[in-house]
Amino acid sequence: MRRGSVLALVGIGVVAGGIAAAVAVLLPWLPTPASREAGRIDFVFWFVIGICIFIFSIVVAALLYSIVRFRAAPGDDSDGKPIHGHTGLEIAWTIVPTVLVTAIGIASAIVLAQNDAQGKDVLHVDVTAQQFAWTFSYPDEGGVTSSVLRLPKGRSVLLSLHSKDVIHAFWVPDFSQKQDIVPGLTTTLHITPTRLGTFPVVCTELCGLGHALMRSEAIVMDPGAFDAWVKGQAQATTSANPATAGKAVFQDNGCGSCHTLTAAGASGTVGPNLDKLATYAAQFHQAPASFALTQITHPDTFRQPGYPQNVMPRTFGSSLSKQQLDALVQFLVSSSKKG
Ligand code: HEC
Ligand SMILES: [Cu+2]
Repeated sequence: MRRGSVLALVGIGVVAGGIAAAVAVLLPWLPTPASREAGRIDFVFWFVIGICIFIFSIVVAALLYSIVRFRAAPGDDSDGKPIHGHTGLEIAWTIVPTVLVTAIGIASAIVLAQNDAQGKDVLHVDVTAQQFAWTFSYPDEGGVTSSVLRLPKGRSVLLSLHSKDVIHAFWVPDFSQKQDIVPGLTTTLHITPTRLGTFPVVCTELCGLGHALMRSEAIVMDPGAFDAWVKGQAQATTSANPATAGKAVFQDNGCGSCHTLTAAGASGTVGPNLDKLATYAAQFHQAPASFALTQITHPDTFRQPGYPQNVMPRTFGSSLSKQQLDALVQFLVSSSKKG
């Protein structure tokens, strides 16, 4: 090959590779990793992207060079010279991809094994998914339950995921991992949070009408703050005071992700604002307590215009005990104001 051709090929390859690399690096494609596992997954991702950019440059160089250099003269309809292959090229394009794909396989296998390896003092969290809410409970911490996923920074966390109805999927983009939640199966996911902050928890399996609303939050806290939160929660659940017990039921069952209720510090907007429960009950000529109980156990009995139907979970009538329902209703009625 002439020296000029080699220079042209290399030049095109460098420019194409540079553009592809700029698109890959300068645009914010991925969230900043918030867990050790996410960092490793990102490494595999960039490793593959690097290889792809390298191959892309070679292909673009050969393609553009050939289009210009070997184009037919206008009016030249003759066939090209017959070719019988090129042994050297064939060996190269067999060996190089084999090496690259094997390297990707090895890197992925190492990362998968590292990501599944649990650290010392694992924190167990039971994740329950149902149409269309998340509940997180901490079996090692006396069964504390929450509608947001609170995690201590730097500790190995093992999620055990269960579904009460259909297939859901757990995803926190900043943790990079996704896991299906299948009825009748317990799937697991290992996470080691590395960054303080609040990150979205998203259901990524179309699970029904309220799928898009099936969201919560993962809050990564300092280990000290996490322990203090666990202590506070444990006290609230064991408290004999019905108002506190009702508040705990509200917070433990994901109500706050859809409803606003000032007394519970909840600001959800998917369902009606429960600060106005008394007003809503009056609209339907109901006493607030029986109205609340009916709507919790049989949602959509009274249709509130402007709010979606079949979105509130249907399971509270069976999943909550009579005491829990009573405490919850009492808490809602005493927290709402007429007006
Ligand atoms: C996935 C979202 C979601 C969750 C979780 C949820 N709700 Fe609802 N809720 C709704 C929607 C939407 C409505 C409106 C339904 C309608 O009017 O037909 C509603 C209606 C209600 C109503 C009747 C209010 C009115 O004016 O109609 C009450 C009371 C209520 N919810 C309480 C609760 C409680 C208590 C919990 C937790 C145990 C809870 N909800 C969990 C979405 C939700
Ligand atoms: Cu879902």
